[in-house]
Amino acid sequence: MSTRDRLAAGALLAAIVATTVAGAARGQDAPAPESPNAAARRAFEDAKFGLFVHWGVYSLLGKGEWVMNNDKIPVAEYRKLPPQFNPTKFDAEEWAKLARSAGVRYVTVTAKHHDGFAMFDSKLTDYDVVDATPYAKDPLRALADACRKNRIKLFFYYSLLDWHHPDYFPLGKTGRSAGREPGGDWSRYVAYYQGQVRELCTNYGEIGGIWFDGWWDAPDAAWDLEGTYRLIHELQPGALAGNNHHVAPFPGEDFQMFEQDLPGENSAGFNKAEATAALPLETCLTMNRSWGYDSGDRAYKSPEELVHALVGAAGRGANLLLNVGPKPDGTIPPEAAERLLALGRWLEANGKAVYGTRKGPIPPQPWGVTTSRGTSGGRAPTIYLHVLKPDAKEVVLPEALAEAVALPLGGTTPLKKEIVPEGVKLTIPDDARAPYDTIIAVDVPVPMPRD
Ligand code: FHN
Repeated sequence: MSTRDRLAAGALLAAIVATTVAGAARGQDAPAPESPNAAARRAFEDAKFGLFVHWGVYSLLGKGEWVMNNDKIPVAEYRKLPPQFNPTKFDAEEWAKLARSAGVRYVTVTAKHHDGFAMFDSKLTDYDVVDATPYAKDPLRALADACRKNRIKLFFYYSLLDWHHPDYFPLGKTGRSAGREPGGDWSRYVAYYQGQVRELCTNYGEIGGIWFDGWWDAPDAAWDLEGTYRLIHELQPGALAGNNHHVAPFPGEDFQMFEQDLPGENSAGFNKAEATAALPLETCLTMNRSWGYDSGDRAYKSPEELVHALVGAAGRGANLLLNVGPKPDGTIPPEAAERLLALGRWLEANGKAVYGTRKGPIPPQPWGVTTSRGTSGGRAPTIYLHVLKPDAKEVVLPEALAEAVALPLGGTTPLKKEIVPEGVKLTIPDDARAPYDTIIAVDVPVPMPRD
């Protein structure tokens, strides 16, 4: 390699390091590199794929998790749902096994959604699945046990917004038809929700973290989020706190989340904040159009669209948290299960270019995205090109990669390279093309410096 090429390769490698170093030395909240928190953030970035589960008494109505608000159901009427909730077909082990087969590394399940009903055994209210339903068992305990057995981390979704609690006052932007008394003690509500967070961080063994939502309902309220995040980190030093507030991250948060769009995109109108380099990222996505079970929603994304979402997220440095809305009987709709299994099969063959990677040094291109691994410890890094455009016949890389060897994932015949004015052109042979995502592994011939 000439000196010029070496310098160019060095610049590219610096870019790789800059785009891939996780957690440490990033942002105001960067934890000490050896702390459990830093390790948990790295593990979270490695995981890449999680399963989101929206399940509650609302699923009985089959109209999504916002039905109480959308259909203007007052609390007194909505309270008739829990006595009908008896998910006799719920099998936590089956859920965990499906998650495992899908290749997800963590599950995020609704412990309490905006309707205020606790899907776990809470000693702070009777409005919970153990006290108020004929089922009378704690499904989240069963799920926590099954996830642990199947080596899957469990996160709890917790809605700060509560359409039921009498102390959630002043009311926020939503839930105004719940027929609640105009009054209540906000500080009592904060103590209540923090008490429930304490329960979730105490009674289920080691958890992955808490995933908050609903702050946007009352953005000016005194939520004491710093106190809440401190509580989580004290009780569970390896648990992460995240908040789907749709704005730039607050102090104490361990990851930044995006909804229905990849970081940097905003077709759904939720992602007003820029992706920050300071934190791990996650994008949550519905598999059809709904989060909670909607019996009329058949608009399922195809396996190809879902692979593109997963890879598109990874190429932007984010995890994909893909949602399912189980039925009231506790089963996962077959259309959702089929798609999860399809993703699992795809990951079985291609996971090497996804799990444990970081976004690649080449930003998203019209032909696809890049991921990379092996950016420290004396190893030579690999950049994975994910060619998502089915008819892309060639890709052009920066000239610094002129000496790199490009092979289809799992293949042995290097791709034809040609120096062109724009850089290095790789030609993708027809027989290297793969369904959904043609992956090319580009081995960079210069080892990275040791840490
Ligand atoms: O209102 C919720 C919605 O029901 C769902 O839980 C999603 C998941 O990201 N978040 C909220 C809207 O931001």
